[in-house]
Amino acid sequence: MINDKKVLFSGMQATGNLTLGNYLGALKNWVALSDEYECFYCVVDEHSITVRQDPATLRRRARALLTLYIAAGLDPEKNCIYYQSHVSGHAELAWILNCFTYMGELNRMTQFKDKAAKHADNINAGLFTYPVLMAADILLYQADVVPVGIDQKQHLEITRDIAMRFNSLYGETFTIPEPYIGKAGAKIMSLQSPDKKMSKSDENPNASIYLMDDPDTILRKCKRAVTDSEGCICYRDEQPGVKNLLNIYSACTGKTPEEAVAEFSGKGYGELKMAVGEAVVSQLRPLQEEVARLEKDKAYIDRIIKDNAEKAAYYANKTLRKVQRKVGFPDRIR
Ligand code: ATP
Ligand code: LTN
Repeated sequence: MINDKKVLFSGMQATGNLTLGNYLGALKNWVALSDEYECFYCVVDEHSITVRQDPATLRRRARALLTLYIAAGLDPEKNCIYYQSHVSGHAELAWILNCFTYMGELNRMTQFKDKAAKHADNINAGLFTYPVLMAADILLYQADVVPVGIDQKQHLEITRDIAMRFNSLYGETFTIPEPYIGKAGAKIMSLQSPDKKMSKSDENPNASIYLMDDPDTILRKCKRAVTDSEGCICYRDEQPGVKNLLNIYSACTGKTPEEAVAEFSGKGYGELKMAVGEAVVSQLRPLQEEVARLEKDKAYIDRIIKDNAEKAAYYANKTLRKVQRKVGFPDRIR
């Protein structure tokens, strides 16, 4: 608990341009939860280098992502919005937790298997221990809840296992976190292959709507979305393309999928696609305008970066000192 509130932690990697999936599956829920909890929203740049990055691009994207968090509606005076690499406690706790995590556990992680297959020329130790750094992120702030898309559930489970193991060896040290997986938008699918998730690393630009796409591009991508030859606007697994469009429509308008189906009864796919495109454009317009405004205010963003890193480090150090003491590191001389 911080200031009588439960603690929320989440993060995203600055590895590409964010998609509508990242927004509806994660960022939008963060905003909805931000009043209720004491929140830490991290740009996890240390995780990003588990895959090769161009340094200048990573730096630019990390700043763009931090700006986007604010533009999406997270108030940086109330929520702690910061870079992982600015708080050394993440890497320090990760080292300790590495010594309480088994190779066998890490070998089971599906994200590791997927990424190792995709980057066969660079299967580095950081990629393997990625979930331990993620556990350190979460446990450092004694987080109660972690809002993520469904693909991160396995990483939350290993975090809980590591925390429970440590607690049973050394006594109550870490809060055991719960994942929070929102209903609407938990898994937005690719517009071109609706059997796989919309992803920022997809090679086909028509498969994903990027948060910074202009209205014409959004409408064009929706118009080209893959559907089927059933000719019926129904919400069912046998029609994954149509189901995905209805999910996007619901998540953007706040209507339930059933309400959406009723609204489009008797209409054609063309009308559905048009309405989805327009709903996405109105959902993203305020966000895009706010990004443009914030990007001009360099001094403001710089101050947020500095102040929030200090705030995060304060809480991180509290946990870190406790853990260092428990494992037997010598006390600091003051
Ligand atoms: P990549 O495609 O490079 O693996 P990604 O698009 O999956 O990246 P992440 O940085 O891994 O993005 O995820 C950021 C957050 O967005 C996570 O909480 C993740 O669960 C969520 N998320 C990512 N893609 C989707 C999607 N298609 N639908 C819903 N949520 C998503
Ligand atoms: N692995 C996550 C990003 C991430 C994260 C975290 C999410 C790193 N540390 C802590 C929640 C809490 C991803 O790829 N989406």
